[in-house]
Amino acid sequence: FVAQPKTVSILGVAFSGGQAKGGVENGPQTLAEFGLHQQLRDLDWNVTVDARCQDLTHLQPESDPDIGKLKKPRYVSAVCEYLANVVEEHAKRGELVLTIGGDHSLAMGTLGGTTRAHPDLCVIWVDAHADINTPLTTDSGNLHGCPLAFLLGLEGTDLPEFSWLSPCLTPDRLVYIGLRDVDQGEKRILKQLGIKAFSMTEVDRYGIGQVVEMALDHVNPNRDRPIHLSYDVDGLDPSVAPATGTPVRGGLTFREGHYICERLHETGLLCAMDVMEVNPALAHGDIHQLTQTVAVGCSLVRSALGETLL
Ligand code: 4U7
Ligand code: MN
Ligand code: MN
Ligand code: MN
Repeated sequence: FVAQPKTVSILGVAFSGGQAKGGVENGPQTLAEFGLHQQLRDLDWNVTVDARCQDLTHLQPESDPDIGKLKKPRYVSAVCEYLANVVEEHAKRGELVLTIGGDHSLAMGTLGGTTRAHPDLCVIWVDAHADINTPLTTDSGNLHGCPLAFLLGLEGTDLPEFSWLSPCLTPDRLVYIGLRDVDQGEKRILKQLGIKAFSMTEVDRYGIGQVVEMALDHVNPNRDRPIHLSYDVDGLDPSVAPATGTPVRGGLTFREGHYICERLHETGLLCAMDVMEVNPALAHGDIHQLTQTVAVGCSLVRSALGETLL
């Protein structure tokens, strides 16, 4: 690849089919209205806005019955397949691909796309949740809790409806930061596959600085792999990012959340970032909660793209 110097492609994906709460489809529009695009230009990035994923409602099939427990499987699959192709195109041009969700099932599309351009990439997954339920372990049936199982090709994910997505990630190239609400079945999977995870316990014990170094040492020991950062805003504490669908108390502070982005920028290896699960409708009409969550989504991106405090 000829790296495209400082070009970021922004893909807003108005999608909520991976979970049950309405409103998360308005995340991208809300961040755009808050000025995200201009903020990145002000950091001297060439900003390419790709509007092709803005409205993918035409991909919703007329009939989409559950497959086992999985809800809206065909819709989620079709949207992610489309997104993967768009992401691949930008990533192959050497651009940094910034995807604004939408719910986290979209990571099947973003990582499905980036791994075609950068097959050796590693993933840093910031989240309260592990998002690694399989069709066999999921209790809710919501696909935003399952993207990593599909990307890793775990048991039960080999469905004809998802045939476009072949396993494209290995357990050694995935690391979590911020976990604190992991289902029993997911804990078993993490143990079985030896997936590295820094829960809030490790953040408390070592501090975020050491945690990020340990995470990088694990997935990127020679600092030569491209990095895809998949950021679920519920990784942050609900006092920092309240407007999200599955908040869990005891999360990352404002500074801890931003430090992760600052450090990853510093590596010079960031090839993609997802900002997922901002749901403006869950600010409950409280303008402060809304502004706070949207502003933090924007500032996480700015930190990842090089904004410094000095
Ligand atoms: B998110 C959950 F059961 N694990 O599978 C599930 F706790 O993208 C939550 O991280 C999933 O917000 C959360 O439904 C998905 C639940
Ligand atoms: Mn989450
Ligand atoms: Mn839960
Ligand atoms: Mn998530």
